Amino acid sequence: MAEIFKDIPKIVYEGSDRSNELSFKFYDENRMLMGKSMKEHLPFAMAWWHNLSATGADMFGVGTADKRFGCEQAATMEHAYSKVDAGFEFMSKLGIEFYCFHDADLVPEGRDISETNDRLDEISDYIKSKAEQTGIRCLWGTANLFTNPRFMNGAGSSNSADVYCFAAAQIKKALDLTIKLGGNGYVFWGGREGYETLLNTDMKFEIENIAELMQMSVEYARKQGFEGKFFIEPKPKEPMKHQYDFDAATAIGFLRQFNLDKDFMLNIEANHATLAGHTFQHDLRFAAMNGLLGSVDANQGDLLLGWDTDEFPFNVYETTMCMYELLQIGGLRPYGGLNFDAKNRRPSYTYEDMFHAFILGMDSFALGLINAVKLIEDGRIEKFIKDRYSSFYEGIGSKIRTKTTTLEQLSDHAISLGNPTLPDSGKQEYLESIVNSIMFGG
Ligand code: XUL
Ligand code: CO
Repeated sequence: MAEIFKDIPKIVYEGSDRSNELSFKFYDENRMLMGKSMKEHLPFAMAWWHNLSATGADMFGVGTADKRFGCEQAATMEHAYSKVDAGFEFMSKLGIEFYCFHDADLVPEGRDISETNDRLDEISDYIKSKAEQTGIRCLWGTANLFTNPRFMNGAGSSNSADVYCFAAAQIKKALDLTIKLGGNGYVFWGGREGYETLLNTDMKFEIENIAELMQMSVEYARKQGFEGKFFIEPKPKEPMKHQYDFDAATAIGFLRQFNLDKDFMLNIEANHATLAGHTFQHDLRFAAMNGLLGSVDANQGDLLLGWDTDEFPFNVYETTMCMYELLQIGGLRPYGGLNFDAKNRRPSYTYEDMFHAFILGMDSFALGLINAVKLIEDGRIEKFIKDRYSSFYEGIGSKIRTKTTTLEQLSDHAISLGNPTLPDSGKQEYLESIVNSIMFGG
């Protein structure tokens, strides 16, 4: 098998040495922080769809990047093989241990399900042999239940029972593949699970059907010996106007309503959180405080645009706060990881750009990790937050926390105070200065 990325060397940590631009400036996989190596803290994954399939096509123009990786014709089995070769060479050169895939990313769809499944069996044998040579394995798998026209009204939310069964068939196969490829996670991103207008939609009916599909999927996977986690990946809109898994809070409510919260966790994507009007950190925290932060789609959006731009992470404030959240839950393993659900900008169309994108993303997260460790070791922010609630540690406050008081007693307390003083200052600007001084020195 010929080398595909011929001009690209193995990417290694070279720190501030500028002589080799194709190197990590901050990601030093062996550097130890809080008792773990950077590599253990940062279980990076490559998204098969963006990195190996997306060519930069948008609704105004065809792709700019050639992702045939040396084969003649795109969308053939030959192409499927060359994508596997490219993917494993790419991940090996970057020192990435995991990948994520949709069924449809791996092979072109056949004339019917049986033909597609035969193709998936064939390619997954090849992927498995590559995994055995390299140690690179699946982080999570999923089924593409949104591209084929039959899924115009969603999959679990479709009005057609036959379409619902097609979705079930794809999920079943994608679960088999995930298990075969050693994945410990399975994602449900609600592709078109949502609606455009209530004039043609029974929302309750659709949500119940989605839950039932998930329940059947869990049952099937457990029967096959799958011990991993299922993830819901919330997103508020796009492609549908209303997506049912709007944000972490909505998805958690759904999981609890249908008793799915033992088998499921959340996969939080930065750009989806910001589309929902939250910060990335908000959705991470909301999932974490409910014990349901399972995995992360590591990208960033453009706050000036109202859609999912899936950019490689560059904003180190964001990666810092993400790693701050992850360190506090002890990281994402053994189920999840940091999946670069991100794509090069359309004018960045060369092989070298693919590597620069990952170097950027991996270095941004390494910086985030370094900063988050400093924030935790510094301790001022944690202490400030703890002290801010000190009125609840004794007296009437502690009675509220221990549920040993009543509304009448609280009212009496308020009356006895006469005119209470203001709460202490929130000191936001002071705290932001601490973050800056930790990040940039000073
Ligand atoms: C779409 C998205 C998906 C999921 C997997 O916005 O994020 O790529 O991550 O289906
Ligand atoms: Co995603």
